[in-house]
Amino acid sequence: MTNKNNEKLLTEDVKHMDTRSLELLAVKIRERLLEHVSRTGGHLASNLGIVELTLAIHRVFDVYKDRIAWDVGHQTYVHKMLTGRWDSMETLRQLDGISGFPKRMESRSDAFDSGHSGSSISAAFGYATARDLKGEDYACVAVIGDGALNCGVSYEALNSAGAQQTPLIVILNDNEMSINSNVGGVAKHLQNLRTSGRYLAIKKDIKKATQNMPRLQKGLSAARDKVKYAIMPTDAIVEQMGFKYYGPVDGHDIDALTEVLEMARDQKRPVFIHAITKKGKGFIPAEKNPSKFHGTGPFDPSTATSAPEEASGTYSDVFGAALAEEAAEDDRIVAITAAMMDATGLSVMKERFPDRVFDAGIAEQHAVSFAAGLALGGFKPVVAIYSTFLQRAYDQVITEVCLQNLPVVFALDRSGVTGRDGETHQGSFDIAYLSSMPNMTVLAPKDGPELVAMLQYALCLNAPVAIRYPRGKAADLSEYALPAGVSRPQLVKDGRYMCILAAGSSVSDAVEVSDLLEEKGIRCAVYNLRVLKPLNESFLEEIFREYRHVITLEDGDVFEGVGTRIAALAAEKHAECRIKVMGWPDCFIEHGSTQELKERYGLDPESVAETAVNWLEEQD
Ligand SMILES: Cc1ncc(C[n+]2csc(CCOP(=O)(O)OP(=O)(O)O)c2C)c(N)n1
Repeated sequence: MTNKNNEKLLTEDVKHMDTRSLELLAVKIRERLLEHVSRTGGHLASNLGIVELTLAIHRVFDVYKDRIAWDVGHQTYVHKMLTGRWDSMETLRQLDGISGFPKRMESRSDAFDSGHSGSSISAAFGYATARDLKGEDYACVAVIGDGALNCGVSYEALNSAGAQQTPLIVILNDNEMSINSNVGGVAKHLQNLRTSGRYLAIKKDIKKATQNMPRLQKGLSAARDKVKYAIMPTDAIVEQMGFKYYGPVDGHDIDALTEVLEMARDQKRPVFIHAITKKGKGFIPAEKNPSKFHGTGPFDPSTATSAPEEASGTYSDVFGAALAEEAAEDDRIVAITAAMMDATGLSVMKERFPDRVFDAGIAEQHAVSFAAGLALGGFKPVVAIYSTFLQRAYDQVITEVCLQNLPVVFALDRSGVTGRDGETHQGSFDIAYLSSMPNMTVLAPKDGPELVAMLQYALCLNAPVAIRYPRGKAADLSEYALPAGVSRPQLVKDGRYMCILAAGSSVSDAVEVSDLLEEKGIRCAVYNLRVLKPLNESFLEEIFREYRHVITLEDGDVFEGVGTRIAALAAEKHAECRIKVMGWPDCFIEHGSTQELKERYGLDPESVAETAVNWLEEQD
């Protein structure tokens, strides 16, 4: 179904359009991307760069029958627009609107849910193997960026798919960028392939030589393609892994892409297509500064010359500045990021001490084992990784760091529910997964100043420590700062009869809850737990004796969270107080603003106060 303006085109329409019409559609799509993402926020630059490649994929494949696995999935806005979600783009990343990532629940054309890097080749290979086992017939395609190709698991997948020799197509969308510039030896290797430019040069040379001979040009075209692919440079790595390499191909040339995709589709073996694209294409500020427009909040597209205003004074900023200060005092401090240099605040230290900050690429497992080696070599590594992405290195944290009891500090940015990126990006599991690890200390600051103090404390502990802090502007609750070390729970607000034991960012919510309860005549104390693991048992036993009603509040999954462990301790000690554990339920939290999500799950201060009142009434 198409509308009158020929705007809302669907994948079937794309198949019947000529190249010129597709090029015009690409312009329209870019306008739409800009219009919507500037309003909703989202991954702009990656989508602007992949418009033609997506059109070519839709031209050559049946996205409802063939299985396309998009790596990370942040670049699927164009695919969504072509699969019945053109109008829903207005609701992108909004509560109950469409997700910023592929979701099988949203469309049959979204073959694989993603959000974390490195899954696409394995997933497409899995589909291909299932197809073969069932004797079915469809194409399996992985679309992966050069950043995500750095994930170790991408090579594990290439390695096994190449050996199996089943038809599988891997499309590398090479824009030379991860979020920041791509790093490492493979990035250099791709750079060499790119600059060899032979594919494009040959194509242009032949076209130029035959430009005054249209008949000859036409006649030569078929032969030209064959010659072209025969003498193109090859990627020895992927070829030796068992893939046929095609590229580099201009990822903005719809005809060239169509041609190479058709050729790949007809192969009876694994094929690797190397497409070169420009991240941010068509929106100059994003072309000039793709990192800034990789993931953006809402911005005004008419003042397009300047990047959107980023919130300053975030927890990441506080952490980055504090770490650089600590590094100035102690040259054993080194820092590691997994492709998130700016986002984690490490660029400040990188500028001052470039030799002591390492970007591992999107390789969290490697980053953690690398830190373990650095620690054994006499350094104090600080690994700054988002809570959700550290899940990728769960075993490395246990086996490489905790088992050897090494002094590695994990700075867990974006802990707790982060909002609009949805299920894959909520950092709600770290309290549970880190607390299960022997030797690990888990700290949660209530505000920016406490984050600084905890970092200093962690660097002196000489053991594994994780500091979890949320996304966004750092709170400043220094009015509640009492002269106690960061390793002891802190009384933030006095009260009696009832108390809230709050973890990290939940402290400010707990203070609000307490204020609301006070209006109803209930005096409720608030404690800042600070150390979530190990639990301070003597403190908690005092609490169990002193209060009849205890609420625990955390920005984390309640299953095996700190509240659950406090309740278990109370049961073990035969405490007489009642305990109510509050936090995110044991499920995947969808996308929406954090405020909306808190309201939906009863975790905003008003709802928590209401729950508390009802709970107290039930007890009486
Ligand atoms: C495991 C994991 N670590 C980190 C991220 C954060 N992240 C999202 S996109 C991205 C860069 C991806 O670069 P690339 O694959 O080249 O895609 P591009 O955006 O350049 O098109 C990163 C690091 C993630 N999604 N998953």
